[in-house]
Amino acid sequence: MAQLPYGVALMQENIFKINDKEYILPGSRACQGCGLSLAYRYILKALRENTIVAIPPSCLCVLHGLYPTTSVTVPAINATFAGNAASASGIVAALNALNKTEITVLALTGDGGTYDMGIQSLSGAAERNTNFIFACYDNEAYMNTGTQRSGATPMGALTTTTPILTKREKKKDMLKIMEAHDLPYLATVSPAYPADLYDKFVKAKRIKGTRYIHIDIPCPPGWAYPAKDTVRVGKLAVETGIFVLCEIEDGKFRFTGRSETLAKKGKRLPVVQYVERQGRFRKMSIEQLNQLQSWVDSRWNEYMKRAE
Ligand SMILES: Cc1ncc(C[n+]2csc(CCOP(=O)(O)OP(=O)(O)O)c2C)c(N)n1
Ligand code: SF4
Ligand SMILES: [Mg+2]
Repeated sequence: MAQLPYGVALMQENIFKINDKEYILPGSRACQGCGLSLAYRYILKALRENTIVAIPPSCLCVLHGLYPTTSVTVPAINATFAGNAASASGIVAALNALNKTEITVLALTGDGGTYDMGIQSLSGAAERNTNFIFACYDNEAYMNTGTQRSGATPMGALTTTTPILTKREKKKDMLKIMEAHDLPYLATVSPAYPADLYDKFVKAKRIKGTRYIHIDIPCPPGWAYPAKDTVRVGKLAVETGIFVLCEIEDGKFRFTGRSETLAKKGKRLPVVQYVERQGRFRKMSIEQLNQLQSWVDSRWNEYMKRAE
């Protein structure tokens, strides 16, 4: 690892070395302040030209645009909702047959397409250790169709399918499910920390087999906060520990970036500071808030034990 004069440890790349080429053109159809646009911009900077992206029906599909116009400069295939990992696996097989293994295949998939409808094709591809990056961009609901609840929606959030009593179930632990597939590389990232995100995609590109990356995606209309606050909300997710920046390699867990600092200091903000900024939690009960805090604490403690 390189070391800056003021003692910041660097991974393979750093904020000063981020590829300055743009792969997303100005004027996409994503909403103002969209966390996905921000994350995708840095993902493509990290993966560069030799990349093919598989996209299911989702906000990502809208961001890409309608044929014959597109806002993205890398080749992409529009797959089915449940079959993004299967379509990406087919591309990997074709590239292998053509001996073009230098091309990175990225299946970038929403939480609905990962946690719910696409979990079978993802699990099958992961079990075969398909040579691709599967990245779940998690905006915690079916946003493209108007904010319906998914397995990723947190307890206490309002969606159009949990309109009065809010979602009562806990968020599914997708990282745990993917870890059970014994993958070579798993990581979590947030567009609020672009250098950490960039580093992890650069690293993932160099590894073979199925690499799973989970991206927290703050979403102004779906989470009901002002568009200017996307980075602030993304940072609060990490500061409160509701979203943890980490890597798992060969079964070894480690905190990264800001989460590593928080783990060392033993300090996190209370979850209420994250919750109170978002209109989707406006009907959350105190009991649900306490349950959410306990869930965050117990998962954090589990990670702390693993990081020892
Ligand atoms: C089989 C099938 N059912 C439903 C739809 C309609 N549909 C399109 S996008 C979408 C929501 C996708 O949610 P998610 O994967 O979380 O991505 P996001 O829209 O949040 O980016 C749905 C339900 C579809 N295209 N195909
Ligand atoms: S609904 Fe959310 S994730 Fe979808 S384009 Fe708008 S801001 Fe982005
Ligand atoms: Mg979604």
